Amino acid sequence: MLIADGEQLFLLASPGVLVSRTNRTRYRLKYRTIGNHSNSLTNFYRQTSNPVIPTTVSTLQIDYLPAGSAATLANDPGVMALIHFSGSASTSQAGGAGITVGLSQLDTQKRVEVWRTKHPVSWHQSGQITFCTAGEMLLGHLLLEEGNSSDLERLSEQAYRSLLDLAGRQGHPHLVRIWNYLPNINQGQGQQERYKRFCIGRHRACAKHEGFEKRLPAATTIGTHSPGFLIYFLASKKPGVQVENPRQVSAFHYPAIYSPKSPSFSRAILKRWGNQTDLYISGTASVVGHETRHLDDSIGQLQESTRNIRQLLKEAQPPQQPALLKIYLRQVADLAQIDAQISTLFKPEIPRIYLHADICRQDLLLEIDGYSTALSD
Ligand code: 3EB
Repeated sequence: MLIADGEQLFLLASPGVLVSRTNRTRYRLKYRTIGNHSNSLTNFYRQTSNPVIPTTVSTLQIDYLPAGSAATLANDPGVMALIHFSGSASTSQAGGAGITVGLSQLDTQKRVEVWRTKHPVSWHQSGQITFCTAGEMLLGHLLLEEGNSSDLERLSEQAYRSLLDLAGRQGHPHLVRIWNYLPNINQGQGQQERYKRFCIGRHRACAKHEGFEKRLPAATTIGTHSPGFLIYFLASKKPGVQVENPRQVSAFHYPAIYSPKSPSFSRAILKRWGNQTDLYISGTASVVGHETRHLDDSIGQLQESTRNIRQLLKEAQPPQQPALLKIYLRQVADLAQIDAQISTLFKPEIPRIYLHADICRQDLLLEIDGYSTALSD
C-alpha cells in the first residue's frame, strides 16, 4: 500500500512497517517484496488504477510515469517539465511545465516524462523562451515556427544565441543537456540536408564563446514527422564535466562529410547537484570512430550503441548505472525485436520510452538517450 503525506511517500510493506522513500535502495527492495509482479516502480504504477505519485526529495528527479498522472502533476509546484510525446509539437507559456515533443510514442502503455525538484520553482518568459529556475538549475524551452521561406541556418543560430544569452543573463551560463527536435531532418541533398544546416547555425552561435568545445552540452538532435522545431535545455550555475567516448571521435572533431561545421555537442555531461550525481548521455548511435557501423542491421546497431553507452557509463567517475533510456526508432517494425534485445542488454525492468523518429544520418536506424543518477551521503 502506498501512502503519500505531501512531503514523503511511504510504502506500507506489512502492518506497522513504514519505509521512507528517502533511502532509495530500501524503498525499492521493500517495493519488490510486495509488488509481486514486476520490479520497476513504473510498472507498479501501471497496474495501479489510481496511481500515487511519489513526491521528491531530490535536486532533480526524472521519471517516466503513466500518461494518466499528467493531470495531477500539472498542479504540482515541484514540476519543472512534463514532457509528452505525440503527433505534433507544442509548449506551454510561462507557468506551464508542459512540453509536447512531436514524435509518436510506440509503447502500448503511454508515459509522460516528469522532471521534479525539491527546490522552489519560479517561472519566467523571455522572448520566445519559457523557462523556470530552481536552485542551481534552469530549464527552458522554445518552439520555432519555420514558415515557408525557412532559413534553417539562421533560425538555428538565432535560437542558440538567444538561449545561450538567456542562460548567461540568468546566472546559469553552463548548458548541461539540450534536445533539438527538427522536422524533416534528412530532407535536402548533400550539404543542403537540414541536419547540416542546423549544425552550421548551432556552431556559429556556440563558437562565439571562447573555449566553447570544452563547454559543449550533451545533446540529442532528432527528426520529427510534424511541424514545429522544438528545443529544450537544462543549464546550471556551475559547469558539469565533459565526458567523451574513446571508441568515438568527438563529434566536434568529425570530418566535414557529416557537416560543414562540426556538430557542437559532448558525448555526455557528468553533473553534480549537491549529493546527487547525474550523467546525461547524448543521443548515442552505432558510430565507431566517426563511421556508421552495421548498415541495414538494427540489432547490430543496437548492440554497438549499447557498447558506446556502456563505455560512457564507465568513463564517468565514479562509473554509473543506467537509469532511463529513450529509444528513437526509424522503423516501427523494429520495435518488438529491439525491445526484446534491450531486456537482455540492460536490466529487463529499466524504464524506457520508444519513439518513432528520424535519425540525423540516413544510415542510422536508431539512437538512444541515456540518463543515470546516483546519491552519495
Ligand atoms: C553521432 O554519434 C550520432 O548533432 O546534436 C547524436 C547526438 C548525433 C547529438 C547532434 C548528433 C547529435 O554522431 C548523431
